[in-house]
Amino acid sequence: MNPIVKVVIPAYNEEQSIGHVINDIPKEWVAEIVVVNNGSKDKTAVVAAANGATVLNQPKPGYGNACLMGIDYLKNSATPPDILVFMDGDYSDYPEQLPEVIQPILDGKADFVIGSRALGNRENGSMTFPQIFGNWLATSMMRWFYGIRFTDLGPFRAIRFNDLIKIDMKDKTFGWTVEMQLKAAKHKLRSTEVPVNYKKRIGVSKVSGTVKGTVLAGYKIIFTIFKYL
Ligand SMILES: Nc1nc2c(ncn2[C@@H]2O[C@H](COP(=O)(O)OP(=O)(O)OP(=O)(O)O)[C@@H](O)[C@H]2O)c(=O)[nH]1
Ligand SMILES: [Mg+2]
Repeated sequence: MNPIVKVVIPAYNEEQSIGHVINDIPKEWVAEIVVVNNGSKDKTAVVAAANGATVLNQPKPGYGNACLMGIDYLKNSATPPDILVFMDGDYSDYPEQLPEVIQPILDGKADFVIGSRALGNRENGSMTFPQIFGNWLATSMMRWFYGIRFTDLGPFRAIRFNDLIKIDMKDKTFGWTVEMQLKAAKHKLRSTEVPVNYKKRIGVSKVSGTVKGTVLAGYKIIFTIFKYL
C-alpha cells in the first residue's frame, strides 16, 4: 500500500501566496493539505479553504505553535499520515519538488529529509544576507558541538509521522526547525538532505526581511542549539 502523505503549512497573512502554494502541490502524492492560519488579518483562511485545504485556526502567534496544532490535528484524525511534509506559505519553496523531498523516505533510506536551499538554486534576493549567514552559523554550530551535519534549516522538509510524534516537538516559535534537526539526531533518526530551489516570496516578509524578525529568529535559533547541549 502507498504511504499516506500529508502537508502542513503555517501561514500568517499569506492571502496572495497561499493559493499558489496549494495549487502547485502535486495532488496525486498527497492525501490532505492542512493550512494552519496563524491569526491572519487578511483572507488567508478563505483562500486556503477555497483551494481545497483543511484550514485550522491557531490564535496563538508563532511558527512552532502553528506547526504543533497541525500535528495535533493529524494525530487525532481518522487517517494520520505515514509521512508529513512541512513547507512555508509564502511561495518561496517549490511545492512541485515534494516528490523529491519524500523520495528518500519512500526508498526506506531515511526517516527525516531536509530540503536544502544551500544545495539547490536560490533566486537572487530570495534569501537575505542575515538568513544565509544565520543558516551557516546554526548548521556550523550543530556540527561543532554535536557533530550533526546539515547544510540548511530550510522550512521544506519531510518526516515519518511516527518519528515526529516520538521526538515530541515543543518549540513555539522560530526554534522549531532547528529543534527538529537536533532531536532527529538525538533520537538517531536517519536524516538526509535533498537540494531544493528557493524563490522570492510573494507578499510581505515577517521574519528575515525585517530587522526585528531577523534578530528574534536568530536569537531563538542560537538559544535552542545551546539548550540541547
Ligand atoms: N512571522 C510569523 N510567521 C508565521 C507565523 N505563523 C506562521 N508563519 C509563516 O511562517 C512562514 C515563514 O515566514 P516568512 O515571513 O516567510 O519568513 P522567512 O521565510 O524567514 O522570510 P521571508 O520569506 O523573507 O519573509 C510563512 O509561511 C509565514 O506565513 C507567525 O506567527 N509569525
Ligand atoms: Mg519566507
